[in-house]
Amino acid sequence: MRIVVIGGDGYCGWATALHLAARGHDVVIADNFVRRRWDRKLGVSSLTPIRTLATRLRAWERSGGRHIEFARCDVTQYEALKELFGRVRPDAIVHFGQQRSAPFSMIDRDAAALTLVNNTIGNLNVLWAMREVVPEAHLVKLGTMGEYGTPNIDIEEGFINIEHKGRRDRLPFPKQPGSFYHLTKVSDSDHIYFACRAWGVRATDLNQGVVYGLTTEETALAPELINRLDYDGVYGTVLNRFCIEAALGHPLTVYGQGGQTRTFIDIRDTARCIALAIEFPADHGEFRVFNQFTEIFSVLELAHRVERVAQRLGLEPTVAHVENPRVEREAHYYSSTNEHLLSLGLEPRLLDDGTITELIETAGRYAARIDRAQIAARVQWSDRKSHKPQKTPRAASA
Ligand code: NAD
Ligand code: USQ
Repeated sequence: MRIVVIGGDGYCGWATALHLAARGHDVVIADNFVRRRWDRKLGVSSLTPIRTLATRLRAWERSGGRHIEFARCDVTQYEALKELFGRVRPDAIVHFGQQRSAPFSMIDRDAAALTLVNNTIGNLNVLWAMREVVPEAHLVKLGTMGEYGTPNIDIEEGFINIEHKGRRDRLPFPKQPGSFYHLTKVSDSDHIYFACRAWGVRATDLNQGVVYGLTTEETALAPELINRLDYDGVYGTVLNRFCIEAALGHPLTVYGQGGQTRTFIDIRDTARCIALAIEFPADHGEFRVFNQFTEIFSVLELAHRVERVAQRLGLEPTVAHVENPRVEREAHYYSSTNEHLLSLGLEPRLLDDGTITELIETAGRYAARIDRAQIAARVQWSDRKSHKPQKTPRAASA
């Protein structure tokens, strides 16, 4: 298939673009490098020395990889996006190209507005450009498990059967996002579902959990193919951060009690899930929602897991409960299904000590590149320190 990967210079997008090319697809990466610019503005950088996209793509071909085309394109620029779709005529469009950090979206009004415009207008443009230029194409859109929040009932895949006052319906699962970033994903889902109903767009919304890991089969082929690995308080995600902190002798930064429970996925499985979604496409007018994760952990469980592996490597890790910069529940019920991708053939790669070891050892290798001042989380969700997430009124507590 011909596939446009929007955001293919980023963490998930780079690993996925290579994987799709390795599976024999014709891949075009579309990116405007805005993430590299945001990093420079924030004064942060990837732990690993990522090369320019041009260097990466040359290294990929030198290592025997199928040619990947690049198109510099900002999805918020509608005419350029339409031109790209018209020229490439993709069978599938994978949309990773968004501002993806929850803390970034909570910095101030401008950062929240930037996130909203970049993500919402970009997604709207993708839908309109599909309608006008490639109505047969299949949209594979990255959403997030954080759209659902942490309800006191089991999370379904996108929809829930409800009986209300004697009547039944199958409706979108209730959403309780925890940041302005997560809110944009909820809005994207609503926009895509509407486009499927109104225009017959075919779409798969992948509600992905927190991604961890670094090396994939394809990025291992040459040193220049190394992926980004974020550790800073804005872009670093929890498990990657804990491994890097353990390598540096920095306390593992558990926010608050650490009972926050989230879904997780190895980056190698991210790429496989996208390939499955593309190779088993949605029908015309169909809006599919897949929960894209393989395991569920609390933050504290992960900290102890990393602590044990680090100790075995001869390090002396400590776990710290730092003040939680976010407004989120720190102890709650959590259960979610992820059957759709499993039924398409996903064989989950569960978190093992080898993956944690690789992350810790990589951090040790690049320790000189780390700016320790960037580790602390400086973005506060609320100025009211005592503010706690509002309790949902419940008829009965489970
Ligand atoms: P990333 O920041 O590493 O990559 C995003 C890429 O998109 C960057 O290369 C950036 O330059 C590009 N981009 C952003 N705005 C763009 C625009 N307007 N036009 C063109 N390109 C643009 O992020 P990531 O971690 O790879 O995440 C990719 C997607 O997956 C995001 O939508 C994110 O919400 C979702 N996701 C990520 C995770 C995770 O843990 N990393 C988990 C769940 C979902
Ligand atoms: N956390 C800590 N210590 C840290 C970092 C985070 O305890 O040092 C906690 C957070 O408070 C939160 C949990 O770990 O409860 C997850 O935080 P995170 O920064 O790893 O992930 P999050 O902000 O939710 O965002 C990331 C990606 C985002 C994606 C999301 C998937 O940046 O793009 O959408 O994971 S999900 O969480 O399922 O919504």
